[in-house]
Order: sequence, then structure tokens, then C-alpha cells
Amino acid sequence: MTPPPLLVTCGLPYTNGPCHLGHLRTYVPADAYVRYMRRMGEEVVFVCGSDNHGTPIVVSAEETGITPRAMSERYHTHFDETFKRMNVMFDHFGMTDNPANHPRTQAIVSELEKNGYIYKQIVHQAYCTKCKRFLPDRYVEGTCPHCGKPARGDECDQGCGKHLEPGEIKDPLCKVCGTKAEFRDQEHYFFKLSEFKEFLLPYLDTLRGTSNAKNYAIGWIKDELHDWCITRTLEWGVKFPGRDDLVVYVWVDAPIGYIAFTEEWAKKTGNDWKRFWCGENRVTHFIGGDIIYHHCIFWPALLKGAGYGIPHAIVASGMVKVDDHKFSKSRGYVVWTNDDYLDKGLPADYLRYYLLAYTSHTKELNFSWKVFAERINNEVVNIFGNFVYRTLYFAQKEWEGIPGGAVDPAITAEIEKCLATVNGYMQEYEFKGAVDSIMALAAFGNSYIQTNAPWKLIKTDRAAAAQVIKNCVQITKALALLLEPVMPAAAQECWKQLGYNDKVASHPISDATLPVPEGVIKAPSPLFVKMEEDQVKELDALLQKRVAEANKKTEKIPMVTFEEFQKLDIRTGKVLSAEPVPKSNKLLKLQVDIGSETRQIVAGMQQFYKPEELVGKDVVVVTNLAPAKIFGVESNGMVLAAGDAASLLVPFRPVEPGSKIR
Ligand code: B3M
Ligand code: ZN
Repeated sequence: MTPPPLLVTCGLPYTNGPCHLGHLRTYVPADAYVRYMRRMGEEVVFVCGSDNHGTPIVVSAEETGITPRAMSERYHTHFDETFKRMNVMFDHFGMTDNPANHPRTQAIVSELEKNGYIYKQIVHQAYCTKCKRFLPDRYVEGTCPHCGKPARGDECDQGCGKHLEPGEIKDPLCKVCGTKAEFRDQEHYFFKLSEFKEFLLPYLDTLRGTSNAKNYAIGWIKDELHDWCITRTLEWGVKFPGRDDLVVYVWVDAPIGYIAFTEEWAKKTGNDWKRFWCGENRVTHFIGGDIIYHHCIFWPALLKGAGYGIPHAIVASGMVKVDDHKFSKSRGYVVWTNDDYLDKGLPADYLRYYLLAYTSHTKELNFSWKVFAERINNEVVNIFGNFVYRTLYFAQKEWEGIPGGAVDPAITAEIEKCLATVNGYMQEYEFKGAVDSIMALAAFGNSYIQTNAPWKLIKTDRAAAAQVIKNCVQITKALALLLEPVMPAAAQECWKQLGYNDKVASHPISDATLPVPEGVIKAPSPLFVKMEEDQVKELDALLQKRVAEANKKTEKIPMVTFEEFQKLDIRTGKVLSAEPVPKSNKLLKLQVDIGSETRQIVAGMQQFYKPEELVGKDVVVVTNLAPAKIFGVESNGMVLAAGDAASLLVPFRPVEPGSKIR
């Protein structure tokens, strides 16, 4: 029986910012995988699209003064073009807001309702009385109920990373106007994720893909599964069936986009999308490591509950760092695909190579221009490029092209061994292993040609020299075929230099052992150019400059939220008595009436005031400063004063001691 066709997808980029290295870490390996599987004779469809819904996009659009649709179209086009420039070639690149996704999402939600997996419940939803609207997800900021760090409405992004359900966030503030939000009751719909534990445990056990995805998911599922609120009070999104006032949560319609995009592709090409999504399938999702929960737990449960086929494999990429720092757009640790790379004239192939070869797909990738240049120069240029050039140069010079005769069986065996190793790695999503093995074949070729030195041999035995070159040409052919998924442009060029007129990508990888026909070739040119030191310095300087600028911005005094400010209890007080602190020539000990009580406060004011000058004065006191001992004297608060001479802050008009400063 033939296995079902492969459907490969990539996590959908949100349409509110440009493409960067973090995106590419998922898309490039997915593209390489697709290219490789096709060349192994598999039927593969590769779909993706942009993720247009959700509050981040509405908020960005509002800030830019355009509609969310316009914002989405702008970035959709950007991603579509950027992926093509990177040679990441989807069969279809859709939009989650396009017509196909709305009815598909509604059909799935209705099916879930019919099957009893959706229920209504009142939730206490954050509401802004000033903006007069409910505040879903990113419209609200506050404190994480789990770890106490600042968080967004739907995610503790700066602390424990937990997903937050509507109503969970503490001290909510409206993101748009900063007003303290209140909680109001509102009816929402929930998906019974908790009912899928029994299904998910054995499912995850057989799930293919990378071990990080599977293992994290299995770990989480052993804890309790919470039901998910799947509706939001927003205009922008896919309407919840039968409710004009609610849209579905973006994490419902985004993965359903994978199906809708398959439908769009199928319509365009006269195929049947059901082959990919109904019953047994080989849906393979390439995703970033931060959305494993959504893909390994939530998404299979949705599919299962609605009677669709469930994903075959989840391939999750590791984190990206830049110069040893956590990837951060705001802090400048970012590499923009267009501005910083492609627009500088650098070849897509180099970055593809680096992303695939730097480290294992699931590990952390630490980008730096220095290492990038080293890897390109030492591996791509010196090993691969050098071997191919030496081979073809010598072949063309001495035989005007490819010499006749048969390839040594030992060489064929070496090539076959490499094909098998590469295949083993590719089947396991170990892209680094595969690329390293290809490079090892190139290195083998290099030492083979070096040891056999056909340029010397030819002086005594022309036939033996021809044999060496014949062998090297065969290795070159294998390399071109193997390299295509990694560096498609360079592989095509190599193929052409071997004398072929067609596309290397139209050949199966197994052609690697078919002989290269004897014949004339053109004088070759080097496949790769070195990264020059000056160029690398320039690229690095740009990055450092951006980091420095971002630092300057953040070095300024950090913002406090209104909420944080409110934590200070500042009140007026009346100084009842003042006396110097013994053995100190700076400190005064004050007794201050703050309305509810008298406080002893130590203040550094001896040089500026005589004690009697202060008695009877109305002052301003921070009353909830943690108590401290200063020169052995307990101080319980702080009197506010301005400037180097400690000019006391005093109320403009008389007020009662203990009046709150607001
Ligand atoms: N749009 C981007 C992310 O969280 C999000 C992916 C959706 S995949 C269905 O990485
Ligand atoms: Zn507001």
C-alpha cells in the first residue's frame, strides 16, 4: 500500500512585523525537507500562509492608523516575497482572513459543538470603562497570577510563560489608554480540552517529529489539561457560528488555516484536499519551539473532536540567539532577513546553509556574523567550492570536459554510503547531520584528489589521471544532487557546470550514481565567493550599532505603570519635633504626624535646616517605605525634598496631616 501523501506546513507568521532570522529557522529547514523528500520520490505538498487575526494585529493596525486587513495584506506580501527570495517555495501561501478559512473554521467549530465539546460559561472579562470595550488578550496588561511578573492578557510573556485565560490576569490595565480595567461578566464559549487526555496520551506516544515537541507535550499532559476559552469580543476575526458579537480565538482559526490553505491549493491544482486531512495522513508541521503546546495538544484535540485526521509529525525548532543574547527586536538583537541580509547582496544559499548546519534543529542557534563568515569560508568555500572547482577546472583543461570510462566501484560505494547516511538523518529531521555528511563527501573528494594528484599523474599516466578525474566528477554530481535541498541556487549552478541543461531539482537523488556522460564542458567558475573580513566587520558594526541605540533607549529611566506608582503611599505630615542624630553631622531625627500615627523618620537635612526651623512644617512623606536603621536609629518613612540642598516639598495650601498625594 502506498503511504498517504506528505503535507508539510510551517507555523504561520503574524502580519504585524517583518521577517527575521527567528522565522527562517523554521522555514528554511522545512523547505529543505520538502525538497529532499520530493527528490526521494515522495508526493509532497507544502503550504503556509499568514496569520492575520488576533489582538496584536488589531493593536498594531490601530497604532498605524490602518485597518487590520490592510496591515495584514502589507505584511502578507512582504512574507510572500521574502520567502521566495530565500528560495523557500510554498505550493500555496494563503491568508487566514481569506474566504476559505472562515467557513472551514465555522464548520469545525460547529462540528465540535455538535459533538458536545463546546460549552458556554460566564467569564469575568477585563473591561475598559473609558474606551467602553472589553479587553481581550493583548488589549490588557497586568500581573501574572502564577508568578507575579508583568504579563499580557493571554500570556505571561516576561515571567513563567504560562498561557492565561480571560479573566485570570491580575491588576488589569487597558493597553490603549492605560485606564485601570474592571472585570465584567460576559458569556464565552469553551473547548473541553480536558476531555482529550485519554486520546492525547497514546497519540503523543506515536507522534513523529522531533523529540522536544513530543517530550514537552507528554510532560504537560501529565499535569491537568484546562479547557480553553475559544471566543473573543472583537470585530476582527472569524465569527463564532451564530454569534455576531464574538469571534473565535486566533489559535482556533490559525491552525485551521493549514486546512483552508490546502483547500485553496487543491482548488487551484484540481486536487482533493481530503486526501491530506481526512483519515490516515502524513501532515507534518514545522513550528517554533514556543508553540509546541498549541500544536501537540490543542490542535490534535480540535481535529480529533471534529473528526478530522490528526497530525503525523511535529518538528519544532530550537531558540535563536544573536551574539549570545536572547533574540529581541526591542533590544536590537535581531537580524532582519531583508534589511540586514538579502539587501546587502548576500546569497540566500549561505544563510540557508548556516541555519541548517549550525546545530541540531532542536538546539539553540547562536547567530554571530563572525561565526557565520567562518563557517561559510571554511566549509562552503574551502571544502565544497574548492573541490568542485579543482575537478571541473582540470577536467576541462585536460579533456575539454568529462573524460570517458567507468567510475571506480569504491567511489560509487562511497557515494552510496553518503546517500544512505543523509537519508537516515533526513528521515529523523536531523538536518545538521545530513548537511555534515554532504560536506564529509566533499571533504573526501578533496583529499582523494589531493592524494592522487592527477596534475602530477598526468605527466606519466594520462589514463590513470583521467580515471581520478572521472571519479571526482561523479562525486561532484552526487554533491550537486545532495546539495539542492540545502543551497538550491549553488546546486543548480554546479549542475550546469557539469554540462547538464536541465534542472537539478527534476532529478531524484538516486541519480547520484548514474554516470556523467563523456563530453565537452565550459571552463568552470568558482561556485562560491568568500566572505571578506571588511564586509563581515561592516555587518557586525551594523548589529552593534542597533544594539547600542536600543540600549540608549532603554537606559532612560524605566516607565512605571500607574499601578506600580499607586503602590507608593505618599501623604502629607506635620513635623512635631526635630533633633540631630548623635554622632552624625548630616542626619536629623524627626517625629512626624501623618494623621493616623506619629512616625519617626531620619532625614539627611542637618546641613540645610536648623531643627527648630522644621518643627510645625507641613511636609510630604512616603509612608510605606520599608523601615530601616540609620546610624542605629529606626527610620519609618521618607520625607521628600528636591535638589542638592534638600528643599522640602510642602503643600501649596494647608491640608490635614495624612492627606494622600494623588
Ligand atoms: N502566528 C506565530 C507564533 O506564535 C503564530 C503561529 C500560528 S501557527 C498556526 O509563532
Ligand atoms: Zn481603555
